Amino acid sequence: MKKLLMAAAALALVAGAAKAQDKVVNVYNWSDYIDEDILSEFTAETGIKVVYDVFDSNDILETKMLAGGSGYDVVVPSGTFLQRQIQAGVFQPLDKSKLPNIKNLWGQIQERTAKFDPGAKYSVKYMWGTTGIGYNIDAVKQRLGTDTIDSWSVIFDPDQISKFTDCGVHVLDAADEMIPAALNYLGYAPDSQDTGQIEEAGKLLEKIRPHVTSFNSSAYINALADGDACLAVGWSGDVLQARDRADEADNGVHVTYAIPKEGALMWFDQMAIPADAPHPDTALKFINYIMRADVIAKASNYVYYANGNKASQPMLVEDVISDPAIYPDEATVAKLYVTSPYSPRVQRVVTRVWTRVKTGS
Ligand code: N2P
Repeated sequence: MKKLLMAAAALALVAGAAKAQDKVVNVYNWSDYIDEDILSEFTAETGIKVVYDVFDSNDILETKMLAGGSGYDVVVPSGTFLQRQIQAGVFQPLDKSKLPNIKNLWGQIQERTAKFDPGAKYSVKYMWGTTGIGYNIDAVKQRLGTDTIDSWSVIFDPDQISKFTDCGVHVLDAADEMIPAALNYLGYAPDSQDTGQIEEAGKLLEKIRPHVTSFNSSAYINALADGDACLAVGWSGDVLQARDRADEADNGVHVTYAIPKEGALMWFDQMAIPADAPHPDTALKFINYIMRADVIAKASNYVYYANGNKASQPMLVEDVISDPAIYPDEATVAKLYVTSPYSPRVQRVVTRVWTRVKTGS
């Protein structure tokens, strides 16, 4: 009897420990991508602690996902990466019965991600945006005689980009975005998997490399805001955050964002749960919370990215919902392109080309 009681007590202890452990969710998201009040409000409401880590590159996230055992419960890959990670068995299907807020999603945007994750079996939208050009308005005016950038030629024409080296040119460290941009500028399909064309795009990028002062995917926000970069290939919301940081600092720096006339990449960042997530239940609670209309509206209002939640739109501030750099109008959407994952063979070429672009060897 005593033995039985002890066994029962031990079992209760184990159950208690498991319960305490369940009160955590380990989230791995992009940097500069949330209003952190959302995390503390989630904890206050649910008692679930959020351990929040950030990255600024799909490649970094992918390495962790493919290695397995990351310890993360919620991760946010972009659509193309998500697609091949699904194929690699990295994610678990979402239990939709635990995600009632899925009803808030925006059908039109959901349809665009069906190509990456048919039926949204493994993922739901966090934010989406574009990859364009952020710039310091006065620096551009001084050097080009106009305060408007409307073409990728400011980046890809060595004569133009060289005029900006003295004031700082930052370019995303993202091969899967920069190679399509170069292909598109050359008149090829941005989604081309033709390795000859990809090599050509690499040559173009190598030509402008001497004028690039930094390849990075997050430091450019403060660099633009502080006046340490005057030109950047970057993500829509990041550039708009730089604009606001400069305005708040009242430092005389004026930043804006352009989607060039040749077009730009439209990407989608999706929340997903790794197959080996230690806390899939809290992960579902977290994802459902983020899909609440007021919560995702708060996130968009803070980070200046569009979300995929129709119900949140009445709660977006005018600066967000009415800014075509965030919610592009039909004419702009028509110029945007999407890409697909590279096959392993093409990926090897892309990686090699990108290393050469960055290091010159
Ligand atoms: C957040 C940028 C995320 C966009 N800083 C890239 N998918």
